[in-house]
Amino acid sequence: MPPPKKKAQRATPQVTKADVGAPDAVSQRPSPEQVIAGLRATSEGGPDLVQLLTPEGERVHHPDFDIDISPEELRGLYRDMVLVRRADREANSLQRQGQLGLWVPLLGQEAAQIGAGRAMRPQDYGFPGYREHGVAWCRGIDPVQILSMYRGTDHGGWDPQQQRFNMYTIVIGNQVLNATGYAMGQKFDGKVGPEEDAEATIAFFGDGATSQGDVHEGFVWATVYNAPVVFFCQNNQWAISEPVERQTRVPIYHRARGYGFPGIRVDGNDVLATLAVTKWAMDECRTGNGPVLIEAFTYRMDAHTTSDDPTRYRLSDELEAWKLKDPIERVRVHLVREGLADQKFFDELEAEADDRAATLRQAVRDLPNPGIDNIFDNVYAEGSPHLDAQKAEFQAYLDGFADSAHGGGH
Ligand SMILES: Cc1ncc(C[n+]2csc(CCOP(=O)(O)OP(=O)(O)O)c2C)c(N)n1
Ligand SMILES: [Mg+2]
Repeated sequence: MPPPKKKAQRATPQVTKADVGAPDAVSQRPSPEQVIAGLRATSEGGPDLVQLLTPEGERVHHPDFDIDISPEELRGLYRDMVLVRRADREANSLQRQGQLGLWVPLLGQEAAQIGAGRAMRPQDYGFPGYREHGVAWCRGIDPVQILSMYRGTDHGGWDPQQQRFNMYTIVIGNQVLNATGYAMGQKFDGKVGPEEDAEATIAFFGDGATSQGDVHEGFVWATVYNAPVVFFCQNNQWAISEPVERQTRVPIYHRARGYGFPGIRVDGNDVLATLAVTKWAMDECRTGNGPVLIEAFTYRMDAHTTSDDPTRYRLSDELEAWKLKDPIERVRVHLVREGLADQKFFDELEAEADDRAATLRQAVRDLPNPGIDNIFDNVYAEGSPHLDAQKAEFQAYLDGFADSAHGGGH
């Protein structure tokens, strides 16, 4: 994997009937029927969807993307997904109990994130948004470091250079520019090539982010500089309350054609397909054939964040339909049906997930509150008289409370 013929011939998808949103000639405007068909194609998997494991847990093969995977590796992917889902649910509960300021659930996107995260090599560099807890897990980041940010204890605690994983980015789409710039640097530094330790970059963003100027600019710069960057779009069908049909008339992966690089739509609820496609795309980039756009077709099974109530804008039958495509369940069924894992494996994993969740809960509750110095002292390298005055004023305000001995760590 990938087959050599794929390397020689760029994977730009052919125009198919599904491409009806686009007129043949520039002068020809799409008919209303074409527009409607195009909009529908943005929110349906369609014939180009790369899939290696069906929702029923059946292993299928794909002519261009396939993968040899040992039972042990498959159990490893399953374990990753179970553990990140368990941590995600724990974080959600912690927010509900007032221990986190906010939580951004990944529920439903485990396969997209674990597939992509495990496709990265240690030397590769990732640029996340705010929901990439599964990729962070693959980069060896302790979940406590993510929760500490959502608790407001710090602004993110890992070393991006060491983990080769940038800080979370809340400004939608901004990380696409950062990633493109970084990948251009990799190219200029001669890190792209056939060597085993050649590097690639991957940027994670959502379907809504594709409407952001930063993403467009990133695509343009990456393509004209042949930057080794994989644009990994998790199309989870929603940007808060905006459905994906409000972002584009054509499927997101078709957009890559306009920039001149390949775009591939993968079943983002299929960890094997996501792993296979992302590995291929990263290798394309590291060997000088970047960039590549991947649209991981998935679904946000929970709210946008703990501050959101999705029942106000989407119908429950949509969620019910996607539950049948659950990314974890299909691997479990496959493992059981093929006799690749026994009950002991599942029981031990569940116990491990519970143990880790309990440790996470305790570690979060034990996080020390930051002092007020933190917020003032890290604005400028050498401070400023204006900030010093603000800090003194704030301290005096806190000292006015009866329990001021606690030092203002509220
Ligand atoms: C520049 C900018 N504009 C608006 C917002 C507010 N905002 C936060 S999340 C979000 C929706 C993003 O949707 P999508 O890109 O699909 O990612 P998802 O949350 O679904 O993973 C918006 C508009 C923001 N954070 N940054
Ligand atoms: Mg989205």
